[in-house]
Formats: sequence, structure tokens, C-alpha cells
Amino acid sequence: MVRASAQRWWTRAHDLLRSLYGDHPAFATAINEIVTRVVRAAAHRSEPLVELDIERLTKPDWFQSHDQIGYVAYASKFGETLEGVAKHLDYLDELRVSYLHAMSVVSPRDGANDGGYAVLDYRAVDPQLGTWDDLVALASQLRERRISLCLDLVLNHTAAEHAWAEAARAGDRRYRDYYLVFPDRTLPDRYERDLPEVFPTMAPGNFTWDEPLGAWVWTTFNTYQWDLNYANPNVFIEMLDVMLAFANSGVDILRLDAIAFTWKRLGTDCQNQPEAHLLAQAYRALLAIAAPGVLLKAEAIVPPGQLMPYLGAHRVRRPECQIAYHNQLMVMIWSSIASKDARLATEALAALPPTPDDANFVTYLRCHDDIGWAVDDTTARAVGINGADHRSFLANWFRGDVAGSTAMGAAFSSNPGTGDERTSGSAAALCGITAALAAGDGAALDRGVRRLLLGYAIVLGWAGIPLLYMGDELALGNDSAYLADPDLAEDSRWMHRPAMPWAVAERRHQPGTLEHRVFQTFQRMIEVRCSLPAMAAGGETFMHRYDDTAVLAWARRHPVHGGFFGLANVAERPARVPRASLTWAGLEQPLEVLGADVTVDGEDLVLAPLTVAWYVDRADDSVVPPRPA
Ligand code: OTU
Repeated sequence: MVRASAQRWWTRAHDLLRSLYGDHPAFATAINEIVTRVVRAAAHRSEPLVELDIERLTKPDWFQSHDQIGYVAYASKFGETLEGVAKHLDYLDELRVSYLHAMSVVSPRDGANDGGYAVLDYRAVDPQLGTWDDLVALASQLRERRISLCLDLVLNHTAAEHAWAEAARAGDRRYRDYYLVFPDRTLPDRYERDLPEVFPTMAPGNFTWDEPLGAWVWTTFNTYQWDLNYANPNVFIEMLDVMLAFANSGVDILRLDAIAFTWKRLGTDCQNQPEAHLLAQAYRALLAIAAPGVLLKAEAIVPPGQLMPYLGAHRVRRPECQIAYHNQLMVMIWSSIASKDARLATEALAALPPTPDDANFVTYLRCHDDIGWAVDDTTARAVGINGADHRSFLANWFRGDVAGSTAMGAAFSSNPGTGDERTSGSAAALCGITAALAAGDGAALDRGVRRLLLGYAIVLGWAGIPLLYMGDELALGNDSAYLADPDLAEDSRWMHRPAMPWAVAERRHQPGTLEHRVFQTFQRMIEVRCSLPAMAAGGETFMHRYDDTAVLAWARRHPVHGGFFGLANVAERPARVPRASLTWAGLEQPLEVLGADVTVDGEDLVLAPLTVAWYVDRADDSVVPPRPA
């Protein structure tokens, strides 16, 4: 098998490496090193993993199927330890999870560590979580349940205390070259002219003076996260080795953290550089040889026009990452909820290029990060609004500072210079559930729950791998505990990173509780979603436009598996859709997902406030399980 994979991928890999490092004096040595490591990793791949590789090579669209459901959680928050995570796998089965993104597993630096994204040692599990053997054991237990494991590969930067950084400080030239180090401000100042700030409040600027190093070091994120120098082939090789170690431990999906930032070029914003794509393509090709069942997921939260290349869409198609985040869908769902108007979402989603056939998105409503209000100015203008005004409306709305808003989010990284403000907060808090509970307002609670379910009904009604962010299935609110910890207090993202309250989770079995209502509806939506082959990748999603500004309407056409039609009313009043537009397509009866919230009034369908209806256009929808009594 390795020979066949090598025949297929090595020439490509070599070409890519030559484009990246061909001019480097150590190029020939680097190629030898790379071959050695890939061959060694392939030889050490365990029997069950080789079997899985073969299965996946035989069915390369396995991750594109309609019944993939993802779950995202900090390992420590979900299970305290890796063994603890393994004890809760039945819970994931209740949600039909087939993909687990466990965050912050490898060893981070002590103290502030950006939620584990400042790695001290890629080869060790965080001692608080367990050992490498525990990781291997967890991966194999997941594999038995056919759940794939996704881990973060924090490849753009290491912790400032990583052994490589310490060696650089100690004066080792080899390791000094692993980072982007400047003796004075000349170059940093020139770079800064074009560089945005990712964490303007917590870590202003992109360079940090390090006394022992006697130099400025590139730090895009926090001051303790040192950007790696990918122009150095040794860095490429080190990270390749880490990837191969993850892969051979049973990790199925490598989430390439901050991949957009990996290559720097003077005079640019140092994001999405062509070489960042070459790096991802080279890693893809080498993994395809050593561990062909393993996938790459691009964590590229970039404008839609820059996103598709991470999925291989270049002028000539080039295999790159198989999965990427659907950030626009997430932003547009929240935008629709706040403005009670679906027009911007309709235009923004209609403008997206098609998803490459052999790739897939992960769709989501919340994640462990803040929400950046990625509203495109031109699209906003097309629907008669001002982009900057709308972005600031959204930040204010979700902070709860607009009349009518009961959202309880918080600002993250406000940048007075650019007027940019991002948003933290749990989905339930952003939906107004927390405020309604505090006020004891039943009607407001119902609206809040409907917003949350509406958001997830869109995510689950969209093609891609829908991700559930831990706690949303129980409508968990914000957690203020982080404020008491000086290492965390400055970073409001911690408010939506609570520990899993397993006692509260028990209430999912108690009718009449909030947790029961939300969890049961999640289960129902997931069950129906998993019965909809039209959600398999390889089809196209089209936006439909109706007169009613509150209606988000999308159609899914799959060449093999038929169609799907989704209707969402994002307003708090009823919304209308002409019946004829559905009946001609044979879409009579909505699937029972959120309840019977669609009625007929003369020539119109009337959607209840904050509701979503799903339709399928196949003649026989008996595969959709009946709604439980
Ligand atoms: C990622 O996010 C992680 O998801 C964050 O948790 C980390 O803090 C960060 O990298 C550094 O490791 O800036 O606000 O694509 O959105 O890479 C989150 C651009 C981030 C960024 C993304 C980054």
C-alpha cells in the first residue's frame, strides 16, 4: 500500500517541497530526512490503523456522508482526564456523534496558555489529562465506536518555553532559526505597517522583546506564543514528525490551527500567502503516503474568497485540506437572529463559491473562540445596509446593549483603532436564555430556546459536518469562574468554556426541564438529519429569495440523493411563503423536527415565529423515523 501511495503522491510532494525549499542550502538533506521519516512512520503504522486506511481509501468520501455529527469539547472540561473522556462516550452516542474534536490535549505551558494553544511539548499529553498511552487508548475506544478523533495541530507557533525556544535563548543558532527573530525594530516596524492585530487588548502588536534572546520575536497571538519560521525546512520537518506521531497514535483529523498565518511576506498582512497553501499541500501529500486515512482540517477563519483554496480550489485543483470551517454560515445565523432579517444572510450565502467535490465543511453555531463579525461591505451594500454599522450593531446586540436585546455576551478584543469588536458568550447566553431564566420570564425563555434551536436547525439542515459545541445541547449559560483566575480574566472567551456539569446533564431525562426540551430536540433533529442523504457532500446549496424579509430559504440539490429544502423564520412574528413555490416541487409536508409550526393560510404557508421547517423532495420519505409520541 505504501508503495502505491508513494507512487501516487511522492512526485507531487517533492515538487511542493522544491517550491518551498528548493533554494535553501539544506534542501537535499531535508528531502532525505523527510523520506526517512515518512517511510519510518508508514512502517510503524499499527494493523488496525492500516485496516482503517484501506477502508478509507476504498471509500474516500467517508467523511462526506450525510450522517456525520461532530462534538467539540475541551478534554479537561468534558471528562477531567482522557480516561474520564472515555467514560462519557455513551453520552456522545446519545447524540449520534461520529467525530470528536477534543481540545487542548498535548502539554501546554504553565500559567496562561491560550486554552492550550501555547504548546510546551507536542510529544506529551498534558500531565493533568494523563499519558500518551491514555491518548492511544481513547483513540482506539473511539475507533471501536466509529467515532473519529480530531486533535489540534498548533503549527503556527509554540509556547515561548518550548524546548526549541529555550535552545534559541541559550544561543543555539539552529533553534534561533526556528523562529522569526530580529535584533532591532527595523524589520518589525516595516512588517507592522501591514499587519493587523489578532489580540489587540491582550497582546498589542506582533512582536515581543525577549531579553535572554536579546531580540524581537514574532508573536502574532499572545506574547508567549512564538511564531515558527516555516521558511526553514527543519521547522517543516519537526511539524511533519509531530503529525506522523499523532496519526500513528490513532488521530483521524488534524486541525491545522491558524494555518493562514504560517507564511510571512513583507508588504502583506502575512495571511493566506501562497506558501501557506503549499505547506498544507505538502503535508497532505506526505500524510497520504504514511497515513492515508488521516484528514487535514483548515482552521482558516478568513473571508470566503480566501477560504476555498484551503480546500484545494486553485486555478488548477491541488489536493490540500479536506475540511474547513464554515464561518460565514455561523456569522450569518447570528446576524439574522439579531436583526430578525434574513436578507444579508441570503446574499452572503448565495455569493459563496461551490464547495469542491472532494471536500467538506464543518458547520457550527458556536465554538471555543470569539465570533468575529465577518460581514462583507459589498454584500451589505447590496441589501441596503452599511457594513461597519451592521458589524457594530451585532457586537452591541450580543453584548445586550441595544434596546430589545436580552443577549448576555461580552466584548472580546475591542480595537478602538479599527472600531472592530468581537463577541464572546455561550449560545444560550447569546440567545437570551440566561436573561430569561434570571427574570423568570417564561415567554422570553421560550423565545430564547427557539433562537437556539433555530440556529442549530440551520446548522443541522446544512450540508457539511455539523458540530455541536459542548453544552449547547443543554443550553448551558456563561461561566464567570474565569474572572477569578488572573491567567484567564483578561480573555472573555473563557465565559463560554465551562466545565461539563454532569449533574445538570442528568436533567436531559426529566420532562419539563429546559435541558430535557433542548436535548430531546437536538436528538430529534440529529436523527432526522442522519436520515437525509441529500446532505452528503457533492451537491449544491442554493439560496431562495422571498418577499418576506424574515425568511431564510435554502435548497440542497444532490445529483444522486435528491433534494432538501429548508425554511427559517428568523423574526419574532409569523412569516409567509407562497405555497405554490413549494408545491410545484412536491414539498408538501415538512419533516417533524421542531414541532408543527407551519400552517396553511390560503395561498400562503405561515411559519411560526423563530421556526425552521425541513422538507425533502423524495417520493418515499419513509426512511425518516416517525416522531416519538
Ligand atoms: C485559533 O484561532 C484558536 O482557535 C484560538 O483558540 C487560538 O487562540 C488561536 O488560534 C491561536 O492559537 O485568532 O481568535 O483564522 O481566527 O486562527 C481566534 C484566524 C484566532 C483566527 C484563528 C485563531
